[in-house]
Amino acid sequence: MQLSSLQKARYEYKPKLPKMLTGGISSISVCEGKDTASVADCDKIKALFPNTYGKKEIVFSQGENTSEARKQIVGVILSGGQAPGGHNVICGLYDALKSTNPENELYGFKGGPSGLLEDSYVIFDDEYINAYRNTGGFDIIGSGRTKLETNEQFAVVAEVCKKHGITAIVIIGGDDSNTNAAVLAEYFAANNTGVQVIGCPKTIDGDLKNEDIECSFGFDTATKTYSEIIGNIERDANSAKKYWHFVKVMGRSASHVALECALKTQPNICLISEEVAEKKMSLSQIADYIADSVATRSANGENFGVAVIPEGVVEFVPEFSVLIAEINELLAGKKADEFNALASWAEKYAFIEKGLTRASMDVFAILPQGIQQQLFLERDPHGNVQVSLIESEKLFSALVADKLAARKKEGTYKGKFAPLHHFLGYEGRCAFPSNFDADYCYSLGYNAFMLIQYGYNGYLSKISNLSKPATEWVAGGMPITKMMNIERRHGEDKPVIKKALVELDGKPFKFFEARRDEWAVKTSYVYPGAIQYYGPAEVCDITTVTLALEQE
Ligand code: FBP
Repeated sequence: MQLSSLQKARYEYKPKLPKMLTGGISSISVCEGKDTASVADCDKIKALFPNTYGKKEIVFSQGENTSEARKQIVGVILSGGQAPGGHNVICGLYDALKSTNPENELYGFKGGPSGLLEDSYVIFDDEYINAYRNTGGFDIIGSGRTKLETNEQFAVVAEVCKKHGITAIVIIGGDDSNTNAAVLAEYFAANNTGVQVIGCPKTIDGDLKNEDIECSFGFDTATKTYSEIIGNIERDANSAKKYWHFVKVMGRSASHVALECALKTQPNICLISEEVAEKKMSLSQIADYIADSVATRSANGENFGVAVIPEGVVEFVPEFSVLIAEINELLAGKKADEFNALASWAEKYAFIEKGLTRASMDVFAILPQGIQQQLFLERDPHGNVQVSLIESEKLFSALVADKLAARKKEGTYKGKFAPLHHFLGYEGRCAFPSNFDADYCYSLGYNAFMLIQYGYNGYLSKISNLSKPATEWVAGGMPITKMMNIERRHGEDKPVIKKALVELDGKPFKFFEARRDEWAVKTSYVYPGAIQYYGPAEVCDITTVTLALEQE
């Protein structure tokens, strides 16, 4: 493989660990803290997790290592979407495991959770691991979205573990994968398999966080990558002074990514889905809000701007959710065939008009035709509209164009509006991890092995105090059941890790809210530039504005 000079240099980078993990394996001791209780629905969660519920939180410190000396054979999987730093979790795990005992082994199960079910794996050695240190991507073993959730699957996993003598599994994933890790841990404990399960918090979306997990890995690098591009676009906009850029950023449901990018780059507009839902904003209100900025800036002679749109926003617009639900109903079962058999869009439109309520038809009617058609083309395997595929950046720019055209007719707006569209998603998920993510991930993996070595099961590897330099980070573990509550999922009550949405009374949103009116009219752009890997710590090692504000 041809290597870039950065890749060669990054192989040599030594990730920083929390001080408590730096003295060598023999001097890492464990301190157990208080018993834990789940964040809500304690009795129900306790009943569902009789063997793993209520365990103590733990912190490592420097001291004598009192863990039992036994050969460890550990399996690791990557689950879900890519996030920068995943390779370093595996490298940290590998290094801790081998320095504890060179006879220990690390199996990487390929292609995500399905690798465990299919017993498809590699056994890592130095050469293999060294080719992935401090690099982005999940290509070391691949990832997948198969869910490990049924007892039948757990029994298969138990068999695979028995076959290889596996003593522990590390699951690197988001809220769903770590929920499943907790259920698997309970299954292993209930069936006396002796296999432990440890989770690591991953996702660029930043929605796996709570009072114990300060942030998921990958969020730092992905938002830095998107912010670099948004900053570059802002500078282009400010140079050419002729385009309005609508930039959709990934993040599935929550708007943490959009908010962090806005805090870094100060665009004219950034929508926050959680606020849209809270204020029950309509598409028309959102379009008016953006059009106001366009019109005021135009009156100031600035016919350009940048608007950041979170990926999941349309699902948070109440009238749009109702429309989607009605469309799903309209095309349920055989009715989809009837609809698809209609030859022209005019006939299809008449079918839709007959099937939707007046209110939903009003919403449907204002959508650009391309989006209207998209709603009927892109269906998931259950026949539902795939909201995530809707090009919301184009939707909003079209709605804004309509508003401006109307204002022009009324004589209240005279400017020019030339929109351009961008979607920033996959380009951020496999970037070379920032120093923060490289260090955080390596620490998570190293720490995960210490949890295994000390015999913990059903824990999430926890590294905290993250807005401080790495030497001040705190390493430990938290029972996953502590982060769980009961939620209604697909018509059933399920124990799940609570997904974190943007809190509208949280410091990051408040900071943004206090400044956005000024940013909407006055060009206040900030250009973060590319991620820096070498140089002063204040340029290279600082993490997100979100975390800094949360830990102020
Ligand atoms: P995870 O939650 O699995 O980390 O994935 C996050 C994400 O990148 C979302 O931001 C995005 O909506 C989704 O994955 C895209 O999924 P896919 O890779 O399957 O297209």
